[in-house]
Amino acid sequence: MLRKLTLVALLGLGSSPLLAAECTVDVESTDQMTFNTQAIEVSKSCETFTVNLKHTGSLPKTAMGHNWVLSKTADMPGIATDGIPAGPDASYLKAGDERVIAHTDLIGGGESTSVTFDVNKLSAGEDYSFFCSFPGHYSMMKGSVKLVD
Ligand code: CU1
Repeated sequence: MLRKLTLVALLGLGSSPLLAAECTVDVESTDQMTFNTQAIEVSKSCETFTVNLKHTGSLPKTAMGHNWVLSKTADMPGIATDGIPAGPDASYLKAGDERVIAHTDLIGGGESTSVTFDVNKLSAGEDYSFFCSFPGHYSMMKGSVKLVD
């Protein structure tokens, strides 16, 4: 009986590396209005995907705030423009904007935040982008997001 339980436990451990797709990514943002990554690939094998956003600078969020917003690439300019009047407390995103697939809060220097979203919100072959919706930032602070096998 004891031996059987041990065997089951070992098999359980042995199978876990097969499921170890990377379902998380660390993204850094700076006082120079940059992200340290330009492309993020999301594996279809992930149920959820987590983005950990860090602001490595020191400027406050009212001057150099950053967030991480995911949308279809075609929706990016509209989301950014419509988010400007929302202000920093609303992370420069219009309330209830359905074009936004996922987003973090707006953070300032030295701060970190994260967001987790359902991968089934992404379709293969669709063109997605991530960007910062702080006014004027998305022209530099953006990159591609792709659903991959
Ligand atoms: Cu930004």
